[in-house]
Amino acid sequence: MKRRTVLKGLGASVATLALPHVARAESSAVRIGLILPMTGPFASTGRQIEAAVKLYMQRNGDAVAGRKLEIVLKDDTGTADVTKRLAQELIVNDKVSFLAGFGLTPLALAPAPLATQAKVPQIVMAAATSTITEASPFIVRSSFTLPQATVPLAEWAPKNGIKRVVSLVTDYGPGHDAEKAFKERFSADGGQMLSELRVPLRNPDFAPFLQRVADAKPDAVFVFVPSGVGAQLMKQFVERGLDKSGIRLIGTGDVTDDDILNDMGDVALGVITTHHYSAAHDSPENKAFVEAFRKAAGFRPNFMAVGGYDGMHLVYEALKKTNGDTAGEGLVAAMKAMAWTSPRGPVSIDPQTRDIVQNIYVRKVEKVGAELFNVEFATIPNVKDPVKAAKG
Ligand code: VNL
Repeated sequence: MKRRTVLKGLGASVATLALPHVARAESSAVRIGLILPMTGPFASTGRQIEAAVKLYMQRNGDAVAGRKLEIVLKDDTGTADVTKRLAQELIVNDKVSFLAGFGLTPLALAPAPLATQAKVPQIVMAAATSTITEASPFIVRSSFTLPQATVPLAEWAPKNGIKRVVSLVTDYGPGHDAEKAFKERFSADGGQMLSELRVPLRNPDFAPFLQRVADAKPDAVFVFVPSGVGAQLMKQFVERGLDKSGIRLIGTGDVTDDDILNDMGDVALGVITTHHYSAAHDSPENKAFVEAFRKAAGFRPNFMAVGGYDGMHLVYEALKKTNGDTAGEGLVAAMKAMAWTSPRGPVSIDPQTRDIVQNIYVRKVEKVGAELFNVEFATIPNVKDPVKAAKG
């Protein structure tokens, strides 16, 4: 009887001691401000990344280093001043420890000074202009860069019968990067650029540009368009009769994005692209990822999804390394030189540039079962952003 009372008493005192600790842990959840285009012309990017972030938390738990994680999702509609205002509010009002998302280059650049000022890590999960990581020492990127994805294609083309090329890119940062990277390497390897065409980012009409491609009669047209836009390009390619012209279409994998590829039809068959991710990537990690993603989201993951998924990996692993400490410098330091196996293959963060180092794959669109996939047939391992590598 007596012994029991003592034990009870001890239990009670342990419980009271534990209480303030539990209460503190709950009130200090680590918040992640996730800013994405959930509406507007680039909503597919927002939808893909949101689904990937949710999946990562579902598969890895919603607490790290004893601290609960909370996502605060905001829709910037694809407008840079909205992104900036939302980032400000998330830092000041919601006291977020991370900013993440950033669907397009202007949306990643706008809040960069705020990340620097507040010392909050900014995880760029989508935007891919080379210079972005130079906009703040707090930016770490889990997506890719356009020069990284483009140079391997510029090397592949002249070895495969493509000697004369017209480029056709969306007229802003990543398009300019793709155009320059392709032209420089292709010309150095003996190829000839016939002309360089740029189409507007907003409400693009490809018809007049495709007519100029048809008139120039190149071996191939090299294209970059942002994720989601490829379907319209392909439709107009067929409408102009280019699919019957013998002019090949090649590009970075943004144009045959896994989100929209299935709706493109036969015109996409045989299209060669280079990129860092395909839903058809043959690895156990990717098979499990695609299956879990389809089950949870109801659609197929594209390269935006894998950028979101790996961005969450950076958040989780950085918090583990700092033991839950959210000071920005420590988190960024923890992310530098991190290496892991992503659904896309082996990746690491370049400690000098805070960009992701990854394999680039050469792929061909093929029908596999009832679906179209970018089937990888060659791998260029551990590619760094070539622009920053050249700067040294
Ligand atoms: C960007 C680059 C956006 C590649 C994309 O899709 C893309 C960007 C929205 O940096 O703006 O596929």
